[in-house]
Parts: sequence; C-alpha cells; structure tokens
Amino acid sequence: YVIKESRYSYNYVFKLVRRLDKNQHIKVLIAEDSRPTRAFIRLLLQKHLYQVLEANNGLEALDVLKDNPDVKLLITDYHMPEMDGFALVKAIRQNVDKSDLIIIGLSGEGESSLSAKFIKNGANDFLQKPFFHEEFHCRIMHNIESLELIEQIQDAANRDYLTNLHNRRYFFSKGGAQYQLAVKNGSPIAVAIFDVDKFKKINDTYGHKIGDDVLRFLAEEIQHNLLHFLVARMGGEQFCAIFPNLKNEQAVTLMDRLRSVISNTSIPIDHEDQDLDITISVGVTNYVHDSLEQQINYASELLFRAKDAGRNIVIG
Ligand code: GH3
Ligand code: MG
Ligand code: MG
Ligand code: MG
Repeated sequence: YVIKESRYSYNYVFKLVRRLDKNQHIKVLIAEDSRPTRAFIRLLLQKHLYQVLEANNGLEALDVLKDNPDVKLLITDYHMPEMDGFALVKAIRQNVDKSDLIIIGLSGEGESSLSAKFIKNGANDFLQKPFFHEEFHCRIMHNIESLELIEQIQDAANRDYLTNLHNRRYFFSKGGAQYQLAVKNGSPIAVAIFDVDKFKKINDTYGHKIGDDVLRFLAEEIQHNLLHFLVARMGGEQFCAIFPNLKNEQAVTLMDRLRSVISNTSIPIDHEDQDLDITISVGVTNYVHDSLEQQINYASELLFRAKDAGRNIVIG
C-alpha cells in the first residue's frame, strides 16, 4: 500500500510506517450521515490501520462515545439529522477537553464559514470536502502526534525523574481521590509509608551516584511487588503506597513481603564487584482520619516506631 502511494515524500512514508504499529491501538469515530462518505473515510482510516467506529448522527455519536471512552479522534460532519456537528462538538466539550479527544470537523464545498465555527465550538481542526488523501492523513497524524506529546508531558509531570515512580503531587491528587471515595463509601483503605534504613551511610560510603543507583533498583523492586497499586516517591529515600479495599492486616502482609524481598536481595553496584544489602522500615495504617494527609502523618508515626524497634520491620 505504501509503495502504491509512492508520490508521497520519502519522509512522510518513513514516518507513516513507524506510526502504523501505534495506529492499531487508536480508535476513531466517524459521525457522518452520508453512507458513501462514511464508507470512504472508513477506508482511508483502515488503510492506516486505525480502529474505526461509525455513527449516523450526533446522538448516535454520543452513544458510541459513552460505550467507548477510549476513542481518541472524532471526525464529524456538520449537516446531520437528529443532532448536527456543532451541537455534537458543544455537547462533548462540556466534559471532555481538547487534550483528551481530538475533534476534526468536516465541511462541504462553499461552506468555508463552517470551518471557523467548528473551531469556535471546540473542534481541534477541520477538513474541507473534497480533500486529498495526503491532506487527510497529514491532518490526522499531526493532531494525534500533538495529543501524544501532551500525554507525554502530563505523564512526565506526574513522575519522579530519578526513579520514574509517580511523584508526591500525583500521589496526593490520584491517591487523594481514591481515599475520599473510600471514606464516602465506608470501604477499607490502607496507606503505607516506607523508608530505606540508614541510607545516609550508603551515600557516605559509596557516594551519591551509587546512592542514586540503589534508589532506582529499589524503585523497580517496589513497582514489581506492588503492581496495580499507586506507589510514589515522596522525596529522598521515602515512598508511599495506597491500597483501596485492603484491610490493615492484608496491607501489612503485602508490605512485609516487599520488606522481606528487599532484605533478601543483594543489589549489584559499580564498586569493586561488591553487592549491597539494604533494608526498609514500614508504617501501615487503615482508615482513621478523613484526609489522606492526616492518614499519612499517622503512618509516619508508625514508621518512626519501626525505626525505634530496630529497623527492617513493618508496623501496622
Ligand atoms: P533512617 O534509617 O533513620 O531512615 O536513616 P537514614 O540515613 O536513611 O535517614 P536520613 O534521613 O538521616 O538520611 C537520608 C539520606 O538520603 C540523606 C540524603 O542525602 C539521602 N538522599 C535523599 N535524596 C537522595 C537522592 O535523591 N539521591 C541520593 N543518592 N541520596 C539521597
Ligand atoms: Mg451530512
Ligand atoms: Mg532512611
Ligand atoms: Mg529519612
């Protein structure tokens, strides 16, 4: 197929080939009442391996979006029965913004004023019918790439640079929501705070760089053992985890397993072929306070007790 369209520039084709793999995971919805136009757009999209969904009018499009919240791109006509393209864009933009769903409006020949109106109503872009295939694909690719860039920037803002774990800000935002939901529903929720024992000594003995390597290694171990739960690096050598629907003893069991794995794993370090043994201490609590911040403070008190008790221990 790519070869057939060899009138495209080399750069474009190269970029396209790299994209095809990603496109298979991208859902595109076409809202268009003209069946031949819909079929034509579907064909163009399927050639580039997108997953394609169709709707006959705006109302149908809203239904499809409700069932498929992972749709990334909507291509919508203006003139449609039941609900037109503008009403559709307006309805969507009440609660889904431009960085979560791309909308491209379609306007017919001699309707160039519709293009500006589409944008004013919240569309990301527009295409005027009839269009060249290359223009169609360039517009779509350009918009999807912008969206992916925004997602990458958002993700980077939510992560800690050294360990790639989530950061404190994300923990309080996402974990705070999980916590409030549990408080509202009266369901159990546990939080843990944990900290490397005598980490300062590792820095003092081997240097800050090896200290950093140890934190990275530890973060992988934590991620691997607490998969499916929100974990964050709170700062320094301290980490937090939140466990919706777990009772205290279940969270204690989980954290004690992590503690045991870490204490039994030697970390290879770049220092005279040595391995390094580290341990962590943990404080675990279940719901007592109405805010996550207070709950974390409470868990920190238990962490201090774990340190007092001699370290390499979970108190909960
Ligand atoms: P305790 O068992 O009581 O937790 O002792 P500790 O030495 O682990 O605790 P302390 O709070 O005294 O020291 C923590 C050290 O962690 C001090 C600081 O230099 C180091 N640290 C904090 N952030 C980083 C980092 O990003 N990289 C490295 N290499 N070290 C860090
Ligand atoms: Mg129409
Ligand atoms: Mg420490
Ligand atoms: Mg400390």
